[in-house]
Amino acid sequence: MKPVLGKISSLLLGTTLITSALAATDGELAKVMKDRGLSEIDVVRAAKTYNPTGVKDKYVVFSSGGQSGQMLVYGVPSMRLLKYIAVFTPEPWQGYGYDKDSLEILRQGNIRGREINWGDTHHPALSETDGKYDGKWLVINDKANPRIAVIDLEDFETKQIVPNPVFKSEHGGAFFTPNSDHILEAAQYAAPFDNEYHPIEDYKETYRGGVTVWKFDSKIGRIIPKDSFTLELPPYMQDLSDSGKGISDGWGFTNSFNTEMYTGGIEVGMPPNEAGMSRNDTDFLHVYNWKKLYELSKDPKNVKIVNDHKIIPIEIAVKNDALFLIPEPKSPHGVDVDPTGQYLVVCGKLDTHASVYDFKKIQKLISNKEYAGKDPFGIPILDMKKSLHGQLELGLGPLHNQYSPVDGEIYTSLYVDSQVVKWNFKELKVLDKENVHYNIGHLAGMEGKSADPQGEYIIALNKLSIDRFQNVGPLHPQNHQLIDISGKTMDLLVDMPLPLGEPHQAVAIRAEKLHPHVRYEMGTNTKTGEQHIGKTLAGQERIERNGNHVTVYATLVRSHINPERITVNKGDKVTIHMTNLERAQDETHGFTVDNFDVHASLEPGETSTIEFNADIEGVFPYYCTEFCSALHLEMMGYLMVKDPNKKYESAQKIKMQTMTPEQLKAEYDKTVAVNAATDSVIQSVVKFLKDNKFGDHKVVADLVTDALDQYGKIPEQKKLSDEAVKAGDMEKAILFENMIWQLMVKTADVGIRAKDTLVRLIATKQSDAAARGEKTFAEGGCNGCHVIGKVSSGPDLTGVLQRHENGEKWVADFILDPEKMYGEPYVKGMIDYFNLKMPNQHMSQEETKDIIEYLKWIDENANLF
Ligand code: K7E
Ligand code: CUA
Repeated sequence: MKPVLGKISSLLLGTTLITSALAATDGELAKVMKDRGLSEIDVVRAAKTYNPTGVKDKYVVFSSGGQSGQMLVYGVPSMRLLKYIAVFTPEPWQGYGYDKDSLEILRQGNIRGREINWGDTHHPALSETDGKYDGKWLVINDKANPRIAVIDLEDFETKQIVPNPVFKSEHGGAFFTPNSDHILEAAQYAAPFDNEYHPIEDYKETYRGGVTVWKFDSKIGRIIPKDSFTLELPPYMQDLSDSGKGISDGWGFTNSFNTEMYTGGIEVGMPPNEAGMSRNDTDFLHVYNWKKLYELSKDPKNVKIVNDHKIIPIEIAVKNDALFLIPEPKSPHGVDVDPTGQYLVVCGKLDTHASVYDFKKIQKLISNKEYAGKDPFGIPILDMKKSLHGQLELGLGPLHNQYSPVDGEIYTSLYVDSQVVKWNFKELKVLDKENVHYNIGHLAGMEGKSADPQGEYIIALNKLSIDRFQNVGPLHPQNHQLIDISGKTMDLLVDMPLPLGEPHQAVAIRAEKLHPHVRYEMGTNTKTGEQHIGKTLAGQERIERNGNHVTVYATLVRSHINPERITVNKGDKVTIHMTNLERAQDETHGFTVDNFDVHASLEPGETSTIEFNADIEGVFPYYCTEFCSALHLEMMGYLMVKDPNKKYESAQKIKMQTMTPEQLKAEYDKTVAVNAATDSVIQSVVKFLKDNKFGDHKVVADLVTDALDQYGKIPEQKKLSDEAVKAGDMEKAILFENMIWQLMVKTADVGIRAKDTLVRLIATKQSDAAARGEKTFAEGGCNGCHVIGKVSSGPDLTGVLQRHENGEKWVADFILDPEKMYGEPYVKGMIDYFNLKMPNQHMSQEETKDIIEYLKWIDENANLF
């Protein structure tokens, strides 16, 4: 064995397995490495990120989707994309913006009465309890159209959008306070708070920046606008913010640039903004006591009202010792509070240093009223040196920070150097640097900005991907790179393209903290969490007309939509309420009416509504848009729009050939017999499940519930079938019997899944060899002829090792070289009986051994098959 492989194998397999497993993997691994040109370190990195099928990730990442107005969800370490969450932009898969209820959410984001259908998402934030992520709520800001959206992590759906009533642009949002009582949102480009025109010459007088402190009710997960307020700030361009925690709880911190208050004017011969806005060596870190300001905001004396929203003027904040400025290196970007709340790390993107401020020092200066001066708006300035713990030169273009569980350890992105630097902010020492691909913006640690950072990984959110991926045209995807930080030095593991927009920031949470549900209570309006006004149960389906408004109460369940025909007049307003009656996990039905630009996604138990004007005449199929079952294509119906002013002639009836009564009777009998046979299979499965106490296992019990749900619908169909027989309509009776068969197949489908799951749970534990053997048995095609527990096109192999003297050897010989034994009397008999010869599947010695171990495991559990 080559030494290289020895090392990898021990890494991959752990030391205990090496001896037996190596022989099997060694040759193949070496071959794959050679074929794909992989080095040892490549393979180690691959192993660190690879999830075998069914294995889930340890962390879940919520990434902003930039200009897409959506969010992305992916897993770490596999970097597999899991979902897009529709937020500020219509998204048809989820029906977002295409059904009535989600459209109402999207329209909450209207600004001054006008629809906005996109967003520029930058900073997602997870709700916190004691500064630690609690996995309940997710919020994100829109920089372009200043708004905050709230997403419920029970179903990953957007529930609320709140426009900022006074800002015209924002960036420093969204940041939760440590118990999610408030959300901070800082402005970006200063503008007048009111909605009127003010000349740019009046910039200093009438343009303003600010921080909005949104009240958040963490029980219901909603922003409460009437309990919220905005702290007026000078027209410095506010930037990123952070909320204090621990000893700085109650305080907020917001960076700024353009404290020069430069207003540009290339077109009138002035130097451009970029020059004028970065002239000074320092800008201001805003330090404010949001808790005190919140109390102040409750007294009308302290606020002025603009656009129905409370503003605390600068003077009031200053008078109450709630607002201060501290110089910070020019044009900073991130300000990040450490897990204890004592230190704030500010990175000046035009400075090579990171500045570490000490909140204890800041507090002392404030309580001693020791000011270095005042800004033009009368805000006290604290001395920079006296507020600093220290500064450290990191490299070019430091932007953002993430923390690790190691005391003092911090990771900072270097935009210009395209590096991640690991350093100690207490000892002010650089520890390690890792090159990333071009131009990293934010970086995401695992809960790296919470009070409980987990370390392990850092993700570099790179702005460019240049040559990393297949060229897909001039617009390239962005590139997230996963870095292993568990060792002494960082190690870049893998790249992931993000093809949706520019993901400015991402937040990661331990997957075990998320508990989304898989179904809704029947008839839920998922946007409000309440019972939907259109909730419809089986048997309640109906079409109601009120003047020219037609309301349909429909249900969807595998595999039909009820009703299947909706006839309206041209010009009618049509409302269709739909309820997905399914209880089974992942049984979503989609719904659209062709040509009407509507779409709904109905998760199990959900009720949703689509609405449109039937303004064109014609026949419009409607159908389920999710491939939900074998009869998904049949899950359809017709919307027929008649012109009330037209007369329609019925087309000539073509005489169809029909069956004779005898033929019909024969078909009916056959269908009933098939149903009886299917039912006995179901009964045997049910008996097995009961005998083996399925109720002790939640997963199995859930599947049984799903199965019984289908089975429970049979008596009703049977009744209809019997009535049809009585009425002499055999044609109809056959169709109802067919429906019964459909329900039985669905029952059996889930029932057998339940049985298989139960067998796995109660069978003796498989040895590694037996597990490999099972895989080989399946992949090698053995199960094409042999079904365990049953004679099929080959003999049942349960007990095969006992059927022959020296059984293990006999079976092994037979697998390895069956031709040689065709002449043996026993084998000859079998060949005659099954009219089939056991083929040579070219199993290796090792594989054959594994299969025998698998057969032994079967014999141990023979009663279960
Ligand atoms: Cu792009 Cu936080 Cu908006 Cu920095 S932000 S990179
Ligand atoms: Cu329901 Cu396809």
